[in-house]
Amino acid sequence: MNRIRRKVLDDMRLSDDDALEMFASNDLLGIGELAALANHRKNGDTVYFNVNRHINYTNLCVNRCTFCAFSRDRGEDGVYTMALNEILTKATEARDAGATEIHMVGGLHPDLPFDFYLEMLAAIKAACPELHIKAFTAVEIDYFAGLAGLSDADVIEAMKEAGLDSMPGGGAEILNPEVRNRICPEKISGQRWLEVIETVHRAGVKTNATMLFGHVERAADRVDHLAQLRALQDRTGGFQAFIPLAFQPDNTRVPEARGVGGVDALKTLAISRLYLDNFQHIKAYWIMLGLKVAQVSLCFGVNDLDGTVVEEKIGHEAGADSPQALSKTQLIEQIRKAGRVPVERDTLYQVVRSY
Ligand code: V47
Ligand code: SF4
Repeated sequence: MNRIRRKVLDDMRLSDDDALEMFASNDLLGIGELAALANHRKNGDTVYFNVNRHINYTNLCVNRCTFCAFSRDRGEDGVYTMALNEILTKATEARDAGATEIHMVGGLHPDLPFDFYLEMLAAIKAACPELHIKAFTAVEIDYFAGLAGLSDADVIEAMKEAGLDSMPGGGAEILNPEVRNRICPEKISGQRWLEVIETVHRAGVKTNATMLFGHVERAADRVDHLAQLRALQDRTGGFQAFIPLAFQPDNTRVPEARGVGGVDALKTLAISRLYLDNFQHIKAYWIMLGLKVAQVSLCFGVNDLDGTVVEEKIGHEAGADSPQALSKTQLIEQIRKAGRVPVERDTLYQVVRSY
């Protein structure tokens, strides 16, 4: 750890071996302290949150990843697809409640045409022009390109024109092909995920990046995942935040999953902060981490607590025991009680209001 400490103090880039050494180390507090220092250099005492709402327009999905308790097959109990009106009502409610962003992702629907998604974007923009639309993963962009017979770049242009403002970071899971084959054999490859995101960034659209951890992956797979994200960020600078997603096991089909304890969660967030020196923001998604671990992570290199969310299905179908929504007041209180300065941001990290 001493060598790593020196490197961090000298602001030098960490190697893959450094990251592996930290994953193998039991010095959680040492790693956390370094991560807090690295974060403070970038973001001072500020901790960001936003007022947003998630809308998952359909859970019908042709992929059926084994870790996903949210998706359904056609005709299965609980399968749904929202009508455009329902989506619009949710977006309008969000806007009226003070949201600046809607976060929309869904399953890969076998029948909806590409135009449905364009109409959805355009209708939301027309009804709520002040809402930032953060929507679709690289997995969906790939699927739409197939549906529409268009290139990735053309899909992204059409989406931008219809109202897409930025994209979330889902679908990355673990990029390594062996792990991917075990947990989501039908999903696009890790290489393809990176390729689509690179095209999105080159079109001037910002995205986030995620990593699903605590299932069958090894520390080396996590480090490889981080390495590929860091290399892409060096090329494009298009990532805003990195979000490690703690695996929730209920109703999933990954019996050999290792699970995520508090120590692993904090260590993973801290190592992400230290290794991803070209990411400004490390986000603790409280839905998957639980609110208490998310709050403690603010002392382990994290500078973003995500948002109010309002209606959450992906984690809760898989047993997440966090609430589905937090009020702005609750988020502010969590940040204040960690001794930090709460700042409401918009999706592009512009300050809405400091508290
Ligand atoms: O890609 C699916 C994950 C992701 C489970 O960019 C699961 O701001 C845990 O990407 N346990 C979608 N995770 C969610 C996502 C996200 C969430 C919040 C903010 C942002 C952002 C992005 O959820 C999927 C998958 O990796 N997921 N099933 C599960 N059982
Ligand atoms: Fe479908 Fe996404 Fe769930 Fe995989 S994670 S089954 S692609 S909704």
